[in-house]
Parts: sequence; structure tokens; C-alpha cells
Amino acid sequence: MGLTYQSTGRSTTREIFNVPNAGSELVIALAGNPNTGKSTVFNALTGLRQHTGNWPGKTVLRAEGSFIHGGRRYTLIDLPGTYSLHANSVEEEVARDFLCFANPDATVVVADGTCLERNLNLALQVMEITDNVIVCVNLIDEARRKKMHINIQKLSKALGVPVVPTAARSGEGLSELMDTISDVALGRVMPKPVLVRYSDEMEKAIAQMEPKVREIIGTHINTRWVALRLIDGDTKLVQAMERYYKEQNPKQADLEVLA
Ligand SMILES: Nc1nc2c(ncn2[C@@H]2O[C@H](COP(=O)(O)OP(=O)(O)O)[C@@H](O)[C@H]2O)c(=O)[nH]1
Ligand SMILES: [Mg+2]
Repeated sequence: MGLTYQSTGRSTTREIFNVPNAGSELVIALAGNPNTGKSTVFNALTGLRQHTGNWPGKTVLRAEGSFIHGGRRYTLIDLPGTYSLHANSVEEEVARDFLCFANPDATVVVADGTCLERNLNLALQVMEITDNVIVCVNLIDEARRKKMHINIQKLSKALGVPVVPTAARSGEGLSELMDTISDVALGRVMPKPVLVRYSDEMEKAIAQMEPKVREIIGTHINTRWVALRLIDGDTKLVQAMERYYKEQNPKQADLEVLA
């Protein structure tokens, strides 16, 4: 197993996804289970500054928009709604690849406040890929109506990332969400995700695998997560890594295959 990777960094991989390169423009991904109000959040934040198209090489619809906050432009990418990032469907693959290879400056996971437990599964998976995560607990009005109380501070502490309650349809909490996106994207707030600890056996395997992964791919992608996926036998991730790094470095024909 081996994959040589001479990355030229975050910006070049972004080009593959047709998103702005690092610079004055910041790139924010919106992830979430279907029906959590992700598009409502997206529309509320970007207004008329948006356009749709397809993901490069896929027939999956992609919405991209932007908003200005504190004199800076933020590009928002609405990822397909998914329950996981295991690349079992083309939507999951698109979301996973974007988070993994386009390295967004921040990722907002929109969660349904009325069934948080199920929704946090995706948040935990996103947190395994990237540190810069914000959990947006949406539909907070519905949760209130159902007499559910969510302790936002406790949740934020347990996850290690900022949590913002919103009711996107009425606009509640959206300015706090923008402030938090800006804080995280600009590094004023640095989330420290509390990661899932697996069985001792699994953790041992990860600890053995991770240094090897780091040697091969460097640190542009979260090496713990790549190790985990490899242990899980995720050959699709290896194929994706090959694809993206080959596109990035077309002349580099010496990419060996990992699996
Ligand atoms: N009550 C309430 N409804 C919401 C809220 N956000 C979105 N919705 C509604 O939830 C439904 C699904 O929203 P949508 O944005 O399409 O969800 P998506 O599938 O995650 O993109 C729509 O009918 C929205 O109007 C919210 O905060 N409160
Ligand atoms: Mg949607």
C-alpha cells in the first residue's frame, strides 16, 4: 500500500471543485441530514446572491451563494443532505469529498433540534474530518413547541465546537450564526472537537496506522480519519484520494495505489 502525495496545498484542490481559492474569500460548507432546514439556512444567509449548477462530473445539484460579513465575502456551499459520510451514495460521496479535499474554512452542520440524537451522528463524522465545525441547532421553534429544552452550552462543551440555536424560517439566530462562522473561519475561535473513542483494539490499530498515513499523505487531510476509514476497508476513499491528487498533479504519474 502506498500513495505518494506532493501536495501543493489547500488552494489547488479547491480549483477542482470550482470554489474560490484561499485569499480574501472564505469558503463555508453547509452539511446536514435531509429536512433539517439546510436550504432555508442557505437561502436566509445568501439571499439573492446564489446560483445553482451540478457538482463537477456528477448529476447532483449544487447550490453556491455568498454573504458579506464584516467587510469580507463568504462563499457558502450547500452540500447534499446526507445521514453519513461513508460514501454509500453519490450524495454522501460528494459531501465527503468536498469536506475532505476542498478544506473549507468552516463547516456548519445543520441539525434538527427536535431529534438531535440522530442528527449528531453526522456532526460527529464531520468532526472526525475537520476541526472547524459549527453545529447549528435548527428548528428550535419546533423544539420549543414540543416543550423540549436544549442546553446549548452543555452541548457545545460536550462536542468541543460552537453550537448556535436557530429558527431559520423566521430568521432567529442567523446573525449569531454568521458571527460564529466568521469567528471560526478567521481563527478567532478554534473549535477542539471531542472525538469518538473506539474500542481499545480499534484505537490501537489507528495508532499504528496513523503515522504511516501521515508519512504518505502529509497533514492536509485528517490522518486519524483516513486511518479509520482504511481500517474500515474504505477502498473508495483511496480511489478518491488518487483521483484528486492526480488531477491536482497531472504530471505526477508515480502515484502508487494504496489498496
Ligand atoms: N418551523 C420551522 N420550520 C423550518 C425551519 N427551517 C426550515 N423549516 C422548514 O422545514 C422544511 C425543510 O426545509 P429545507 O430547508 O428544505 O430542508 P433541507 O432538506 O435540510 O434543505 C421546509 O418546509 C422549511 O420551511 C425552522 O427553523 N423552523
Ligand atoms: Mg435542501
